[in-house]
Amino acid sequence: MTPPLILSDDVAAAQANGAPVVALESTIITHGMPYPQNLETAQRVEAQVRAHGATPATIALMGGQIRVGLDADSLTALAKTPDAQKVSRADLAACLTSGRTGATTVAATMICARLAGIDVFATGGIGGVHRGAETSFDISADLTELSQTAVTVVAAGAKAILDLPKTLEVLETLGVPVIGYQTDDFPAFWSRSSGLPAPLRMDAPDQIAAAHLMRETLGLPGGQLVANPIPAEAEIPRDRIDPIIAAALKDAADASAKDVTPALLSRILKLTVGQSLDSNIALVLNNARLGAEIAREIATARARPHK
Ligand code: PSU
Ligand code: MN
Repeated sequence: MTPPLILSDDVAAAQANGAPVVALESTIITHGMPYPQNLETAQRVEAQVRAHGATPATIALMGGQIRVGLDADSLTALAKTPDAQKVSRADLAACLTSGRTGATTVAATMICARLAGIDVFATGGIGGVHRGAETSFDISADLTELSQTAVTVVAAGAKAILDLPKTLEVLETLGVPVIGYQTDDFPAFWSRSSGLPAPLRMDAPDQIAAAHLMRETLGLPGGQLVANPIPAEAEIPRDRIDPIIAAALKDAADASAKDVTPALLSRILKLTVGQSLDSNIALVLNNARLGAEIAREIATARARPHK
């Protein structure tokens, strides 16, 4: 049986022509931002990918199908479904067989992108090792997914709500390349630097594309994490966001399992009176642009005759 995969017409056409496509996740829409900013951002991110020469493919589960590329009505419906199921690797099959609407996390979006033959995926931040993981064991499935599914993921690093040193250690153990884009520092989502070094550095999209293709040639499973710092003008400096994160962690202390990340995000949004949302939108747009550039480089390299 073939996977229940439905490509939108423009994504199908791009794939058939070997044209660049950038996958986009949907948990950021349903669980990461409030309506209507979530819809507006999703539309702007898609426009940004197009403006930089690639086709956007927002991925979600609807009616028992993996939808790769959503039309305007489906995107709007999703943005208005706050009770959509948050779907990671563990939930993917069950959500499809139930027919429920599912919003894909980084992990699930990677799986669906791979099934659709898409190399590049742009988002805001990835999940990681939560603070206190030494007792809670709360480590996002995004990390193991990066170690086994061959998609290059562009993110603004990971939020400082997480334990960033432990997140980097786990990524190293799992063999995931973490590439600082035009930076020696691992970015921390709202802040350009976490104060921790990025394990690798690349300064141009063609280098990232070449490494992606070399991993394929080597038969290495797993993807790459491209850590693209937030534009300087949208940054919330670390000394300003740190106390807010501390307060949010206290307020959201009762959340567990899948609710931890959404609870922390919505609390921080309230505490920054929306500034965190403006920054979040700016960094996602920035990642969409870089994702499109990398996808174009990969498409160009794949089209070159073998040497
Ligand atoms: N981090 C963010 N914004 C997000 C998420 C994480 O800064 O929207 C979402 C992503 O979809 C990510 C998921 O894959 O949360 C991770 O959730 P968990 O920690 O439950 O694995
Ligand atoms: Mn978790």
